[in-house]
Amino acid sequence: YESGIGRGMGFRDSNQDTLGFVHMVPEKVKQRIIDLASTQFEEGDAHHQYSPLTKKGRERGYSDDHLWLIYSVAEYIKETGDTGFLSEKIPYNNEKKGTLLEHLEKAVDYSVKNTGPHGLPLSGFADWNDCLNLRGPNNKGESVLVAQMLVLAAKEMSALLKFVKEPNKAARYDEIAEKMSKRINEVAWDGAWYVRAYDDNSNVVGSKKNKEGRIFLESQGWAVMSGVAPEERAIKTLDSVEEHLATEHGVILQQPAYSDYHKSLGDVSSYPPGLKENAGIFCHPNPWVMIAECIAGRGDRALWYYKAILPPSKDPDVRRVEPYIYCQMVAGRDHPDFGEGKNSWLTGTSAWNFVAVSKYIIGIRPDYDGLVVDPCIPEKWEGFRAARKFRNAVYDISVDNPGHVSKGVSSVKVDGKFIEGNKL
Ligand code: IFM
Repeated sequence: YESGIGRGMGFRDSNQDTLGFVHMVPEKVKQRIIDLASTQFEEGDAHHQYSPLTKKGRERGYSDDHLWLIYSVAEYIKETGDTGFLSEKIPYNNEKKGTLLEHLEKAVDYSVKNTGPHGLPLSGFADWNDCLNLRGPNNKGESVLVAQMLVLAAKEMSALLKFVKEPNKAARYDEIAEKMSKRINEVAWDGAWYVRAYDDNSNVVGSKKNKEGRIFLESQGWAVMSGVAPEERAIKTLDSVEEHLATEHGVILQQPAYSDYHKSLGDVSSYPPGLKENAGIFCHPNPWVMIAECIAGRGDRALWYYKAILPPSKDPDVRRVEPYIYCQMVAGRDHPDFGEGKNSWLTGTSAWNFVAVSKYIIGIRPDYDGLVVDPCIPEKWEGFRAARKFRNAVYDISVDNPGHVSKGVSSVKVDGKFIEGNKL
């Protein structure tokens, strides 16, 4: 569907893809991270695409790209314990070099420095949603998603720095996360969900005040994933996703679809209603809702969302693509082909869905100092058994659920002995 190598590979997508295979080939992930970080600008932002053959980057001006590097590095170190990687010198896109830690620090600084009238990060040409193009002559478009990403990135930095015994540096990131969370809750809460952005004239996008594009998936999933949403708002926001965006074929990106082109919104409003970013069921961000549901403790819903886009669980006469591969998008309910898959293979869904199902539903996830077991499963499950290889040991994990709860670990035994907490 795309010329692939002609255009290069996405900086953001490649970082996210590592989340899905870091447990299998960590050495390859390390190399990929080095290649990606080498296309970062010294100012902290990054090239939008890079070519794996020439290792050169191209295009600039997206507001989210650089932040994805923080998650890929954090997950790599949680998986491997390779904290020495942080001091490795890696080039920027010029002749200069900095340690990997400096690359990450610059990435956060870039988003902290480049904010707009509401104190939220500028949207640039686009954020994760390539087609929400809010930048105009005033350069005032702001992204709530990037603000939420910044909060999680700052929290990841803090946890990492505490682990490598740099508490003073960590404190600065705690402060960034706290300040930005507060800001988001002040300027982006819409009563039942989080707005998506502000355009170049500071008009709100993704609000009940809008006629179309009133609610977007991304800023709901990330409100919960980043911990920005206090508990009551987290539940409300996820209930709003269920009410307005959930379908039997997956979660729609935004509703209602745009029926006309709006220059102030860009490409998102140029697609036919129900396709691509204009209210298609974009599969890549669906797992963000699953993860958020797990954080909220609602395992039945998390698994329901998982199955809604899972290729083999779909009717092949409706989905009409290979029954073993994720699609970039499934036509949304505003389109006559509702439920039909489009652009199979061309998607970042696999990695994120693997993260959602293995690290949040099954709930086995590496942390810097151990393997966390924190399942969020449907209540009726009796339990499950899983094997997880982690840092040269294989953990044979049996989960029993006699109380039929979704979440919450009451006790853990390792080799016959009870331990404190749920980290092995
Ligand atoms: O996030 C992007 C991705 O980088 C490329 N395909 C479309 C997605 C959503 O706009």
